[in-house]
Amino acid sequence: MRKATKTATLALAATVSLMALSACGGDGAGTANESAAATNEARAPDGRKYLSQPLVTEIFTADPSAHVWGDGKIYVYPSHDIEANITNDDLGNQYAMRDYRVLRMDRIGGPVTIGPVALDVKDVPWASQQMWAPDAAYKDGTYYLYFPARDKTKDKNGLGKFMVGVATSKDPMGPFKAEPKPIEGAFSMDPAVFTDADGKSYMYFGGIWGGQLQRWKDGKFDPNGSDTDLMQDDKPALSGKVALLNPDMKSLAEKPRDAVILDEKGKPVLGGDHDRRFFEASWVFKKDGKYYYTYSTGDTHFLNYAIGDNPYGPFTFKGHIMKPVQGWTTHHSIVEHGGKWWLFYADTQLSNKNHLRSVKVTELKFNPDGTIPTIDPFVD
Ligand code: FUB
Repeated sequence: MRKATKTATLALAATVSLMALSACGGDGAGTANESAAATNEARAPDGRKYLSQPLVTEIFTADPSAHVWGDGKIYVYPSHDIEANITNDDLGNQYAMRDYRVLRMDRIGGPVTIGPVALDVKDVPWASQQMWAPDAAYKDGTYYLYFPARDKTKDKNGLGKFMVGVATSKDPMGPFKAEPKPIEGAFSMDPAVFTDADGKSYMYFGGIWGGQLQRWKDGKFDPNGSDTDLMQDDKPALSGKVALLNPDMKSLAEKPRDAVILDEKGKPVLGGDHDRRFFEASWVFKKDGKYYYTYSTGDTHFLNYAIGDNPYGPFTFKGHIMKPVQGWTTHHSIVEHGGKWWLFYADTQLSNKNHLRSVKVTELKFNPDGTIPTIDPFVD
């Protein structure tokens, strides 16, 4: 998932105007909050001004999966970052998240409600630790929370393997009840569920390095497999996975396929092409009949997009959605609300620590030909 290399020392900038952010529920939240670090005047260590401000300051959040459900509100299913005092490493052990909290807002820019704990790792029978980037879906009165976590096996590092689970609730804010076992046939991390206009839902998943995708072959996991070295710079890059979900939304209807990303000549993007190859954070949306497969490049810190004609791809690389943020990782989602498209992402403005991130949102625009002008997360 990450190498803990992109660091900077942050002297949190002086505050001029304080921005009120609201929250409720759970640990300590519930009243309007004013944070010196979260202001329109806050600057990064190198002096650049942030494009947008954290959605909430009461807790650290990352990997935001945003959805608009039937009530027209925006629900964000993020990771809930915590300080576990674990030294940064390339396996991402410092990302020691234990639970999920859901964010809700009526509109972009409006007050944000932080829900109570929606799912705790202690209530997931198969999981041991590290509740990483989740997503959610809705069908017939039930909300589905998809999430990755390490299971209880032990690999060569003494750690469980990442698997993908599902939990359900009648309330979009939770609490969610986890299924007793991970989803059969799904593996690695970063599940994202896209529901097409015909009602069929597809799960995208996978992430290399700490997400362990490089250790999976033909549906089998190698507990002694590589942690970082892909050894395939001149070969087609590893692909994220995609599989149709069964109507029960809790199981795969087929063996996962590769979500292949092609270059402008129709050839698969190579493993050595770190500015373009898939690393983690799949997210798919549809616009004007085209399927946008979006993802993070990990160690080069871009959010990218590629376009295809169907949910399985192949997808042709088109460009960067966003340049690198402050912090090692960003992970995003894209949703339409109020007649505009929005990019949810995260950075480390409030902490300057890679594992303590804050979710942000900014408008995503499209050119007339469907391409996306690259967003700079800094304004100057
Ligand atoms: O938040 C933990 C992991 O970091 C996610 O699963 C990845 O996408 C990256 O954001």
